[in-house]
Amino acid sequence: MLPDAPDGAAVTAMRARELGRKSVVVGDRVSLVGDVSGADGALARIVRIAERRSVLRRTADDDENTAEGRLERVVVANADQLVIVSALADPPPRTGFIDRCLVAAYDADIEPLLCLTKADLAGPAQVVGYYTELELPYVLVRPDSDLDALRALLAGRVSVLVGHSGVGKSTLVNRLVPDALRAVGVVSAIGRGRHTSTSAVALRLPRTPDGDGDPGWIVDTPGIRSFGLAHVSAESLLHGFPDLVEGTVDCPPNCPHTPDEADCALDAWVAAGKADPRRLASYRRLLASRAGEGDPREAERNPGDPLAGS
Ligand SMILES: Nc1nc2c(ncn2[C@@H]2O[C@H](COP(=O)(O)OP(=O)(O)O)[C@@H](O)[C@H]2O)c(=O)[nH]1
Ligand SMILES: [Mg+2]
Repeated sequence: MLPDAPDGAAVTAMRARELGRKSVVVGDRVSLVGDVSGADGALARIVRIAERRSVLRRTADDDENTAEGRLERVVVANADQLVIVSALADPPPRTGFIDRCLVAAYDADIEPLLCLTKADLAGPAQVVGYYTELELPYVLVRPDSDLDALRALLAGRVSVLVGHSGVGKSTLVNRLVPDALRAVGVVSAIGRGRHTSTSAVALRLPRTPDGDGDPGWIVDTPGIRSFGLAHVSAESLLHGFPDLVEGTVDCPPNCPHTPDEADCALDAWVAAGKADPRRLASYRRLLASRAGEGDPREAERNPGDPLAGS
């Protein structure tokens, strides 16, 4: 929940019964009744959830064995931007993961931003080169770099941060919001395979001395390891690959774009140098993982390409 008054006190509120089964997620704008003073022990009630401007969803396909795990979940409402945090080394960047996040972002109508951490350990040329055709905005982060460029891109918006464990996300959140006190170098208690519905937390960015206007919000997602995309149609999946979209105009009707489809025009598209062949391979891996033909965790199956994997 994001209180409307930018410097308002935190209000504790519970879901009113009239909301029925509708759940409140991080980022929701809500109407409150009752004691909204924020005083100790004060309790308000959430009586209405405003229409959501955007919804970032995931299918928890990492937990296929339980009914709960197969559910499509709304992760964050009303986000403007998905900040994909990836280290340039230790751990190495995984473009399969980044591609998966891009699909989730385009599907949710949220703008992606690539945040490349540990730039003191390795250069960005390889990763940035992979995304040349996308004009994907990116920022570099080192321990000694100021965060002005990133802060400027976060100002006035609600940004969701996602990233694999160890990429320096908590370190970054602590630098952006010193009061946040996110645990660094610690794997959270929300372990592998455990269901978590409250795995996102909104943090208000502090005002900077020279900053005018709203510094924005970030939403940390410690419990979210990746985005299951089972709820995304094959056509929407392609929107995560704008560099391939134009290549499909010569495909036969209802082309599945799979490698066994002899008439799929995408092979000729990359052969002509219009897009990176690794992007096509990544698109087809995501297609296959959605169809249940493959394990979404590609890393082990693609040892030949250090950048691949989700
Ligand atoms: N060299 C280097 N190490 C970093 C950087 N950012 C974070 N680290 C280290 O990477 C490790 C993991 O950081 P953490 O913030 O806990 O990652 P998280 O799992 O993504 O939250 C810690 O030992 C950090 O000190 C960076 O920019 N450069
Ligand atoms: Mg962390």
